[in-house]
Amino acid sequence: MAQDIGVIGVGMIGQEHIRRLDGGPGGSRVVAVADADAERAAAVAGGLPAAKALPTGEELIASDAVDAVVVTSWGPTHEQYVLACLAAGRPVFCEKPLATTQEAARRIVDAEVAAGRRLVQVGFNRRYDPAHRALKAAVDGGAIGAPLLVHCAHRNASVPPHYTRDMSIADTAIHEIDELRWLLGQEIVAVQVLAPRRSSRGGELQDPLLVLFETADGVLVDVEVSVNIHYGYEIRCEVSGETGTVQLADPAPVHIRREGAVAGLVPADWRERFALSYDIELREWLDTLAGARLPLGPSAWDGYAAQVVSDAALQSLHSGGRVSIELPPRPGLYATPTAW
Ligand code: ISE
Repeated sequence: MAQDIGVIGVGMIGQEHIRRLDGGPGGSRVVAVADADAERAAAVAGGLPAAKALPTGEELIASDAVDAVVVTSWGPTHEQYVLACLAAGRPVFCEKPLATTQEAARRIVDAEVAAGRRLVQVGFNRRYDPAHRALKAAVDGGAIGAPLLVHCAHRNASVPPHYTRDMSIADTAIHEIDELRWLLGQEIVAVQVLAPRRSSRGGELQDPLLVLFETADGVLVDVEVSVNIHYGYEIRCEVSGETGTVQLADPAPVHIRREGAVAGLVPADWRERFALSYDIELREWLDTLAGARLPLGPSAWDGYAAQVVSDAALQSLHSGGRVSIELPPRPGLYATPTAW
């Protein structure tokens, strides 16, 4: 069944998703857009064959023309739009983070549980990246025995001017938080954020950060978060197990050896590095909407659990101490595994 999609928030990631959703393989179309910047909404709608610009996200959600909603607006507005989708019974794909506090994320979980059916998917795209899927398959298949340690790096060449210190956790490391829960199939029980000497390139930001996580089974994880690394965009992950290690390979398609040096291309940014993951993520979401695939991807519960860890990491960033984390019981609606 073709899907008519409404998109709230048509900035960079919104436009990335629109490109994939409009005229997609299953006949999906973008039929409505809304944005805090009405001129931008009109310009984006003008470039699409079937889309109208609507004045507000709420009107878009209420529109009979829309089968499902994509929320790619500014993080603090996610809660209001996702709650409105739940109230209207509309399936919704919400970019990460699901909300900006655990209390807001919990209100979404509670509303979905009260509605009694899964309508929310969160945009944790690493779960759809072929390299990350291969990493997980190796760990799950026992290729390295029980995982003991994980070493990750999350490096951005630069970040936009509106990027604040807390976003290194709430907007950037939140990907590793979800990735680790998914990869290891366990919850994170403690976090500590350490701040080394600051990069002179980071302005007011505390950049880089070293984030240490402990999981329920005692796996220790270190994550370097650098957001002004200059040379390009890089995501690393290596799992060290009882009998071996497994790591993400260099994403460069080729390595050139010349004049005494080896060179391989480094992606410029996350759009380039994760292009395929966004393709797969949205295709699978459309398949789920069409009833052709079960279960849904990362749930509101996954968004909430990641937010609890993110809030604890922010607390540690501000206090410097180790923060313990305890999640409340997972509601029955989320008992069926999403991806683990
Ligand atoms: C950005 O919002 C993303 O989601 C990217 O995947 C991430 O690598 C980057 O750090 C974020 O700012």
